Amino acid sequence: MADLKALYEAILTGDRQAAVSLTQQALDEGVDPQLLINEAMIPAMNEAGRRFECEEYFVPELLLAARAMKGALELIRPLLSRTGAKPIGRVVIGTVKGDLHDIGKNLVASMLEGGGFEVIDLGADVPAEKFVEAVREKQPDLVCMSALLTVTMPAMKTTIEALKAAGLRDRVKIMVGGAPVTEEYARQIGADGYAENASRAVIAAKQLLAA
Ligand code: B12
Repeated sequence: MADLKALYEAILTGDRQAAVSLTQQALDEGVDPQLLINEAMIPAMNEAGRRFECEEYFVPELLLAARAMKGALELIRPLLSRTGAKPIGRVVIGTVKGDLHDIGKNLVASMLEGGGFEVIDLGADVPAEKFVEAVREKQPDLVCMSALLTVTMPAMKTTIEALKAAGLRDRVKIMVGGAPVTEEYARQIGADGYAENASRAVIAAKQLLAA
């Protein structure tokens, strides 16, 4: 039986080795990777965030938790991606300038791949110019931007403005997300779409490209 509680604890306490071996064990038992993500991994990161907010955790503990989460996700990522099928669209994704949070962005990227999209991942701390360059060169159908800090959210707007200035805005759909981002904010900055989590992001991406 998959020990979701132990996986949750391993991530929360930053025990990468335990997180990886518990994830491998669960996958070997045939447990759905989505269950591991939604029932253990994301709740553990949320609890780490809560502890950080009330000063029970500091940056080193957050880093350890993130490292454990990433280790476990590395095992899951190939299972979320689908190979072989012809892509239904091309996506350029990145976390915006000034923001190093990439766990959620990576999950969205993996789920989009699993949903049949070709994904070009620009990484984290991506300046507007790099998004512009990627749109010009890779000609994606969709640009996805992630922000986890309230102070980096405006970089999404800056990127949209930069795409406009480069005459590329109308060539792509733009979807934004990340914990502090809302549908209302997405509308305000002129994005085409928003999703609150990785599975909704796949549905929203398909709707945007169909529109
Ligand atoms: C892990 C973490 C870190 C790690 C990041 C490691 C990494 N490689 O990602 C480290 C330690 C580096 C870190 C650093 C900092 N962090 Co931090 N961090 C977190 C934490 C605990 C978890 C984030 C996470 O990975 N969640 C799990 C993932 C799966 O969820 P998610 O990112 O929200 O993504 C989901 C959705 O939002 C959505 N989504 C995400 N992106 C996108 C994109 C699109 C297009 C779509 C459609 C959807 C979508 O789908 C995802 C999957 O379902 C959060 C707390 C929290 N609960 O969010 C704080 C948090 C985000 N951090 C915070 C802070 C303050 C910082 C620091 C400033 C701390 C400091 N004093 O140095 C620095 C900033 C560094 C920087 N310049 O970016 C604050 C932000 C407060 C604010 N309102 O701005 C938070 C909220 C903690 C808190 N409660 O105070 N952090």
